[in-house]
Amino acid sequence: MFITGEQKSNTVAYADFEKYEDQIVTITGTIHNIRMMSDFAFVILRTARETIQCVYAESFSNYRMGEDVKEECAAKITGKVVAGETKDGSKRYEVQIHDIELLSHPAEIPPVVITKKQVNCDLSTKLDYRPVTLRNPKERAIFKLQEGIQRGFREYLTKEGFTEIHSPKINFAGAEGGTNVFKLDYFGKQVYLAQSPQLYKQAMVAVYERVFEIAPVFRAEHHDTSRHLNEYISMDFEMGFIDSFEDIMNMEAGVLKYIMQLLKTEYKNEVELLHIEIPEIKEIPVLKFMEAKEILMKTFKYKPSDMKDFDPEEEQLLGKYAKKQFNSDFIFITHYPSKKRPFYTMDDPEDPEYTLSFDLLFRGLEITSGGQRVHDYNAQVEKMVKLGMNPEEFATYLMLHKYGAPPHGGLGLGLERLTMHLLGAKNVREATMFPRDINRVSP
Ligand code: AMO
Repeated sequence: MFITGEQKSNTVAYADFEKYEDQIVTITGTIHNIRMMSDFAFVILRTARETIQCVYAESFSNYRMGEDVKEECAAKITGKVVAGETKDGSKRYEVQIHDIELLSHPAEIPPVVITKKQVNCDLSTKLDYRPVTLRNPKERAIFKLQEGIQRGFREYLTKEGFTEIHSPKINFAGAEGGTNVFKLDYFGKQVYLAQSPQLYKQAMVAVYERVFEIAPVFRAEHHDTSRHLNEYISMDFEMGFIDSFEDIMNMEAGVLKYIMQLLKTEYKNEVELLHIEIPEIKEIPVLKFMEAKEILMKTFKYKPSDMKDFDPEEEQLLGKYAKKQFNSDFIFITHYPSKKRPFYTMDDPEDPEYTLSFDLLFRGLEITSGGQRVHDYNAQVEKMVKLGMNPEEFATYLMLHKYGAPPHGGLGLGLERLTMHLLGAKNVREATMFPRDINRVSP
C-alpha cells in the first residue's frame, strides 16, 4: 500500500450547495438539534463552521427515525439539496433526508444545553464544561474569529517582510521584571516560564531585522480580575532600523486595519452571529502620557492615585475621550514614565524621566505595550545597574548589544484582550478557549 497525500472529501460544504441544488449529496457532522413536529422533524447538523437544516419525513426518507438518533451523535446524512427561504426572505438551502448513518453515540446527554442561540449559564459553569459548551455555534464563533485575528497579524507582517519565530518558553530569567513570574524546577536549577518573548525577539532583530511571534506567555498574576490571565496568547513583533517609535505604531495601525478588513470579509458569518461592530480605523489619535493625565484631571475631574501609570478607570475614561473627541475606538498613549517601564525601554533623550514607549487602548482597555529599545551596549548595562540588576546574569541577552544591534523596537498585543473588547465581553475569560487563572487549571 502507498499513501499519496491526496484528500478525498466525504462531505459537501454548505457554501457549495448552490451547485448541488436538487441533487443528492452526503454530508457529515454532528446532530446538533432534533425538533420533532407532527409529521416531520428538523434535524440540525453541525458541521465545521455552520449548521445545516435537514428535514426528515416518512414520505421521502428511506431511513426510519428511532430512539438511537440523539443530539451529539456523529452522523453521515444523505439527501436532496432543496432551496427554501428564511424568515427575512433570503435564500436558504436545506437537505431532505434520504438516509442517516450514525457514526457514534454519546454515552450521556450534555450537562449544559448547547442547542439554544447561546449557552445560558454562568461563566464558571460555562468554563467547567468548556469542551462541551464550545460546541455551541455562538461560543465557537468567538474562537474562529480569534483565528482570523491571528491570521491577519501573520499575513500582514509576512507581507511586510517579517520572519515568524518561536522563542523558548523555559527561560533563565524573567523578561519583564516584577514578581509575576512562574518559577520552575529544571533538573535542580531554578528557571522561569516566559513572561514574554522580549529578550529573544530582540536578539532576532540582529538576525532577520523584522520578526514576529504568536505564542502563549505566562504571568503569575495573583489577582482574580476580569482582564488578567495567567497564560495568554501574546502577538509580538520587533523591527530593526526604525527612525523612531512612531514606525512601530504605524506598523500596528496597519496590522489592525488589515485584521479588521479580514474579519469583515472572511469571518462575516461569525461577525454577524456575535453581533460584533468591527471598528473603522482611519487614523489613530496619539496623546502623551502627561497630556492624558491632564485631560483626566481637567475634563473628567479625576483624581489619579498614581502619576506613573493608569488604573483601569482612567483607561476607560481615555477610551471615552477618544470616541467623543476623535470618533476613534483606539488611542495611543506615549512617553510613559521611565520608572514604570522595563529595563529594555529607551528613555527619551529630551526628557529621560519619560520613555520612547506607548500603550494602545482599545475601547478603554490596554491591549498593547511597545516602544523603542536600548540598542547600545554601555547604555543598556548602565540602565540595568541603575535598576539594581546584575548585567552578568543577562550575559546571553546582552550579546545582542555587545556585538552590535540596529536601532529597533516592537510591541506585544494581547490576543484575548483584543477579542474581549471586539465582543464587548465583560470578562477576558469569555475570549479564552481554556483559561488559566488563579482558581482554574482545568479543563
Ligand atoms: P506587557 O507586559 O504590557 O508588555 O504585555 C503586553 C500586552 O499583553 C497583554 N497582557 C495580558 N493579557 C491577559 N492577561 C494578562 N495577565 C496580561 N498581561 C499582559 C495586554 C498587554 O498590553 N514585552 C512587552 C511588549 C513589548 O514591549 O514588546 C510586554 O510584554 O494586552
